[in-house]
Amino acid sequence: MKTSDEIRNEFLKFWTSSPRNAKIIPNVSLVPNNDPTLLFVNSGMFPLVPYLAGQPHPLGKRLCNVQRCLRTNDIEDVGDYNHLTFFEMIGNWSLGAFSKTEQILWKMELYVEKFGLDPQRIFASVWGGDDNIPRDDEAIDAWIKAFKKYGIEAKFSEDITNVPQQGESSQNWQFRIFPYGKKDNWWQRGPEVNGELGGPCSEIFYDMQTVLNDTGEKLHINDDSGRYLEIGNSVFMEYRFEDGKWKPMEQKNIDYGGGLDRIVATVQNKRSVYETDLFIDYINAIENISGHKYDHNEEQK
Ligand code: ALA
Repeated sequence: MKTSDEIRNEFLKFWTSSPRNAKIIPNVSLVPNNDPTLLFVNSGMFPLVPYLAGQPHPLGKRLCNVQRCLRTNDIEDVGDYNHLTFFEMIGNWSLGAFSKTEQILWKMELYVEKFGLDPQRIFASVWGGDDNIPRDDEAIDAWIKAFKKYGIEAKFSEDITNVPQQGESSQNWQFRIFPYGKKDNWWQRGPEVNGELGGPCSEIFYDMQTVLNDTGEKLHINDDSGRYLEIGNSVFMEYRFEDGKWKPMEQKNIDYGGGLDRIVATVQNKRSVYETDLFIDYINAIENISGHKYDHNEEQK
């Protein structure tokens, strides 16, 4: 079983090797330097804002790193199996250097061939379009190609509930690519003020095979059932907010981030991020000191 250290290193090796040739940028302080718009660094792209906006980066146009992040926008979810306030984000960036098709194909290669995930359990979301910005057909085509490489004839479905439901398996499932709107498939770092950067995104999900919260509703990959876990997000950061509107930028960037804890959980085949080697030694030590079992009382979670 791969350890979290091996997964971190595998990620950096993949991005720094040919044909990607990315350079590693350093981890920055969790408390932002000279930026009054954020209290804490909430994503790996944080120190890259000027470069995503067009300023040349001293290390070039292809970058990657592992950045510590603190995020409170989903704080109500903390305490479940996979939401943390503090986590490490693996990230890669293209400052106008390569296409979203390349990004999606490389992402699939990384998850399947380096992390060892089962392509039959992978699903994807794409930007479904709004009045201002059209549906992301390039991302749909790229995902179809990415699945095909692993022998899967994936199809796009407008109906987001066309996913395996309770008791159904994702093996040989056809519909794997689904459209979502602003809430799920648009990403921006902070509030809509002049100069803010953002763009449509495409997330990758893994079928965890069991439902944790049965609401009785039909399942879809972005719901709260716990069956499908989001394990990475490629943002196509191509827009800047100016005068009340998102306007296309000349430089077409890519900003990918994936929660290391969640990726480790999928690779180590654990239902909860707390059962991975990122946490389990601490939990075992607390069990020994306190004399209580970690999962002795589900109700108190
Ligand atoms: N910056 C993007 C995110 O945090 C990748 O999801």
